[in-house]
Amino acid sequence: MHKVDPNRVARDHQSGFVAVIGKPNVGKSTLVNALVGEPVAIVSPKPQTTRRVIRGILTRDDAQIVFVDTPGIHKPQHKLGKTMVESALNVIDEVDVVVFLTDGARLPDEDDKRIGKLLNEKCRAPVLLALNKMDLLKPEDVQAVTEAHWAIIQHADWMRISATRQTNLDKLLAQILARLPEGPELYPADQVTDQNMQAIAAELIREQVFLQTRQEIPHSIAVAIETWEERRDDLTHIAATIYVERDSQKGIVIGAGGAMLKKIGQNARVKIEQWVGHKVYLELWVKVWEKWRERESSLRELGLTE
Ligand SMILES: Nc1nc2c(ncn2[C@@H]2O[C@H](COP(=O)(O)OP(=O)(O)OP(=O)(O)O)[C@@H](O)[C@H]2O)c(=O)[nH]1
Ligand SMILES: [Mg+2]
Repeated sequence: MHKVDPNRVARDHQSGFVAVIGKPNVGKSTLVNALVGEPVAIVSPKPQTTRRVIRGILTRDDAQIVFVDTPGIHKPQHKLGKTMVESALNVIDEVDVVVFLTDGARLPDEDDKRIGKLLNEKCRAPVLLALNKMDLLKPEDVQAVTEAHWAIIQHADWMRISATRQTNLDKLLAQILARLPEGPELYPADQVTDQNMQAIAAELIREQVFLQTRQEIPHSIAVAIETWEERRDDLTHIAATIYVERDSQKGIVIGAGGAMLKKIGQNARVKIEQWVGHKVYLELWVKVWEKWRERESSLRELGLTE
């Protein structure tokens, strides 16, 4: 454990990496977006939304904090899931602080306990326990729920937060800064993420599929940017493919008369335009790539593994 002196005076400039770790759907990406102040990571009500490790950068006069959003740690069912969990676990060894995020509106389950045990046994960085979704916590449950979460992790300061309502994020930030080393800026001050524009665009398309489709569809799709052309100073033409695993899924993503694909495209385009800063023409294709989640080669081609 790093020793933290709470009375320490503010230092000149601090910098470092802060991982947000937890099971799927507890609000890790929502929290990183709220702390960075920009939507660097996609968010959805469905578990296993985040598939890759994503960095979100907060630059202030006195500090630069690189938040590392990670895929939710779960029991994987396919190669993609295995890669996602491995990438999250690898992050634990590379950061200065770990924020262990749980769904603080409910009692912890086996997945939370497994992650707590892992952090207790393996994590060398200081751990902060953040109980998210406090806006959903019933007053009569506060004590029992808080104690149950606190019991699964040793030596961790804890706090209740709400990532969506931005409650207590200042307190979380203060606790992080108390544990962050002195250091220079690691990224240019105006950079908010390590992802390039193509990767962001692919994620924004995937986000719409997560939001608009149901059951196994969101988990069965992957997005690849095929072409990216600056046709004019104020117009970028993007062609992207949405891969599905089976022919039947193709019909669902396209929808009756192409309505679903149109909706996905329109919503994603508006969000991509906000990042690019000018008009975008987005052309979407849907293709079948059988068992892409099971194959090392397809995961590599889709940028989902090293
Ligand atoms: N009520 C409430 N909902 C929240 C809060 N934080 C996140 N959510 C919701 O929880 C859902 C999951 O949020 P994400 O940020 O995608 O969760 P995640 O932990 O990144 O999930 P994975 O990427 O699948 O591991 C979304 O519907 C969010 O809007 C919160 O503080 N309160
Ligand atoms: Mg996420």
